[in-house]
Amino acid sequence: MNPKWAYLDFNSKFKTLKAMNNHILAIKFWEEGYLHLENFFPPEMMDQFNELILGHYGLNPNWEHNDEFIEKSATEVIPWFPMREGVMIFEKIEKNAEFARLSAHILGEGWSNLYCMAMFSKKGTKGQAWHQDCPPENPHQFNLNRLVYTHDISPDIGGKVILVPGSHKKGELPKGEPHADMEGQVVLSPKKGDVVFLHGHVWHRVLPITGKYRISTNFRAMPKDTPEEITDIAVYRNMRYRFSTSEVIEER
Ligand SMILES: O=C(O)CCC(=O)C(=O)O
Ligand SMILES: [Fe+2]
Repeated sequence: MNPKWAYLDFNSKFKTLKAMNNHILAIKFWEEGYLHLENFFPPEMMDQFNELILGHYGLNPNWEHNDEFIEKSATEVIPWFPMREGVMIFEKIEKNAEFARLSAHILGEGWSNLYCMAMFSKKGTKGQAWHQDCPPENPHQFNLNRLVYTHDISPDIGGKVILVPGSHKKGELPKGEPHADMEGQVVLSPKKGDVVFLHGHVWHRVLPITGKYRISTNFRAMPKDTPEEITDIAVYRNMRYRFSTSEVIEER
């Protein structure tokens, strides 16, 4: 070991090791297109956010998307953008130093926060069909999902996250059945306080919700020189959809 290391104070050593750890995590992210980090945020903090989000939606929230989208995309989730409404407590997560440092290791210099979107799904709904959050044609332009789970995605709730590791390097999601299993898929059951970093070009979906409700909160970010509208068009196995105009722009 470098003898200089012995004379560094504990804080300097700790900082160096953390940076090394983030570097290793970033390498893993770029290999597989995702990271599942357990116990990233404390449970008490997650309880507070879960209550806040539940309070916003109330007991019987209405779908924001039109019926055509829900039917064709086989996706049932109600988005809420709290910070656009001035609910700034979500900055506590967005500005968390460790969260931001790891994002910087993954995205590189000049990265930025995109938006914070809470997602709610009712009992008995379909989850989300296979998709990419944005078109994959340019590998340098993508959104980074930073999903924070404020309650356990336990077996009774359903809503597990399914993804194909490495698919961010495989181009367009193949045509096919919106919810059918795909070769090489892995299944994640995040717990309260876990964080999942997921490249927007990775093929991913969410299983149907069998329990009371499902909440996840996505702090989307992007690399330098990415347009703000990067997530306006999503790719499904049967179509491309533009959210700003509520329009199927390509049948597949
Ligand atoms: O809610 C989740 O676990 C994943 C949602 C998703 O596909 C996304 O935010 O892009
Ligand atoms: Fe997604």
